[in-house]
Amino acid sequence: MAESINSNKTLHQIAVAFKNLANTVSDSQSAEVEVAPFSHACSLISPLFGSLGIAFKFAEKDYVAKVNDLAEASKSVPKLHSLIDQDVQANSVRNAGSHTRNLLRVKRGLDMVRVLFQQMIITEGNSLRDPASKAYEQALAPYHGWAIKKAVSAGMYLIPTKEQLLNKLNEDAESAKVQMQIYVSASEAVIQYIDKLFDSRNLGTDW
Ligand code: 1PZ
Repeated sequence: MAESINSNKTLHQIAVAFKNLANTVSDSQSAEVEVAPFSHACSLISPLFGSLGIAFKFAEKDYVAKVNDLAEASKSVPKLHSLIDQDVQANSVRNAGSHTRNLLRVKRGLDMVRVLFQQMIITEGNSLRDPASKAYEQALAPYHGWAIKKAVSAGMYLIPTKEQLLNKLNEDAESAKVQMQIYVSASEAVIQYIDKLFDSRNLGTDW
């Protein structure tokens, strides 16, 4: 009963989708992740942007476009690794808009949410500014130019409080913590898997 009441909540959906992906990844050394469930799981993150308000519209647009590109690619390329290998063969890995480049950007978005949730779990008080700033500093800022960093730091003054965010997500603090913790662990495994795909092909992940 509690499960069915809970099941359509954003955080619960995110937790379930990433737990399933993490299970695929840990099945064996030679695990192969399919693009479709991956891009679907990533698309579940998008509603979080809406809860952050207008300030991060530009981030949402960028993220959603890249996730949509992966979803589109899944129709012809079934596995994440084949998506990368195709770009390697075409020598288009770093090209603007390539699937591989979009995958790397989306992975950073997942990492941003991972650190954000991790910080929300351990940070006392009602402000999201420290958790959000730490997450941005760690996951995205090193790859952004000054104009984007300026826009983001301006946006940080407009983000809601933790209470407002949890209300919008229809969560109380305790249930939110449980779902966020599931995402933190599961996304870590998925992120490591993607990093390995890049590293094993000597593509680097710092561009
Ligand atoms: C309370 C939480 C506050 C969250 C603050 C989120 C700040 C994110 C700001 C990101 C701005 C991104 C603007 C566009 C950047 C693009 O230049 C790059 C490179 O794209 P390319 O040249 O390859 O086309 N895109 C990215 O770096 C991907 C950014 C993904 C952002 C996902 C963030 C997820 C945060 C969700 C928070 C709930």
